[in-house]
Amino acid sequence: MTARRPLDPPPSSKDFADADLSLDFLRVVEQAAIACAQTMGRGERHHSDQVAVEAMRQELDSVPIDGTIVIGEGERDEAPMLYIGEKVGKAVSDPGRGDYPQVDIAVDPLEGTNLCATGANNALAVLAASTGGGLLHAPDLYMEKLVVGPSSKHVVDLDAPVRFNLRAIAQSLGRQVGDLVVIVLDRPRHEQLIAEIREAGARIRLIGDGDLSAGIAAAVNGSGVHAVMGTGGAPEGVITAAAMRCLDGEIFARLVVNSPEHEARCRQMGITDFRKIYRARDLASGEHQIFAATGVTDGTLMKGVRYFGDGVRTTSLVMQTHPRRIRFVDSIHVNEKAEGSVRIRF
Ligand code: VTB
Repeated sequence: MTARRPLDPPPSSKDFADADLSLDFLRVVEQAAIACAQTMGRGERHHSDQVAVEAMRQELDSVPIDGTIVIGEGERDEAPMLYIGEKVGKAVSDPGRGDYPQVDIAVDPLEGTNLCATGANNALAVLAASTGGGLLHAPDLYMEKLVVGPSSKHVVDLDAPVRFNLRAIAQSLGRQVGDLVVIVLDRPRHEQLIAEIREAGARIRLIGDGDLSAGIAAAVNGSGVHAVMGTGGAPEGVITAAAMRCLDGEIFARLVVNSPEHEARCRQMGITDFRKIYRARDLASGEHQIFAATGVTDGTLMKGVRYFGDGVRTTSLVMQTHPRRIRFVDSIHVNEKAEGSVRIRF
């Protein structure tokens, strides 16, 4: 992978599409994953998160953009970096070298802090990027979600009974309901949902955390995951939507707004229709979307970070809508001072 060298001229066009930024964003998620995977299993989720945040923030400085964090670690007064509204990229770190494209960025430096803290599967470092205004500024509320792959996206409905959706998904995939695997966050709030899925006869994989990586798996054929159902975080819903735009899958989502305080937080973000069912194109509306994720711990689609003395190996998923590209990237980051050969074993 080639990083942009300091002497390269900055992109002359303000156009996001022309800037070909996906490999720059790849570096950002790789560095966040490499930093926080070192803390795997220490049982300190906040520390793991902080390490990922710092690494991601630092690497973003080298990306040739005029970037704004639209989904991040919280408001400015509660997060020292990657806070909502923070300006990032070379327009800040190296201003005066030309026009950089304006980019909105949604980050989740460590999706699944508990997963990393306990060494469980599917922790990710992840971000989504789009043209200015291309990602919904979602409040950090809960969100009901239904995520499916391309062949099921026209046959399900967030408000349909679970058994109806499962029958429709099974039919669209040419299988029986009993063949399906549905991922659900293991939470008391999902008791009824889990009962309904069991009643319908589908198989369930309960996960402790990380419905974002589950959603991506649901949109990739051959992952063994056919749908994600239930309520998780809204910010992660927006990042999932960017991934769905790239994979042609779909997320159906509705904010859980059930107090005047929730309503006020929505209004602050410009949301007034609290019952709206969003789809990927509403949550990640910008024509051009980029999605990048690196595995922190081993997962369904990516392996976790492996350290091998002279370097580090990572696997990542980098996608974009224009032109549509889906890349699984296996990187070996060799220590500057390392000598000798690199061992490759797949
Ligand atoms: C977590 C996390 C998910 O939502 O569950 C969170 O694992 C919110 O749920 O991946 P809880 O408050 O019950 O933990 C996600 O972050 C994303 O949707």
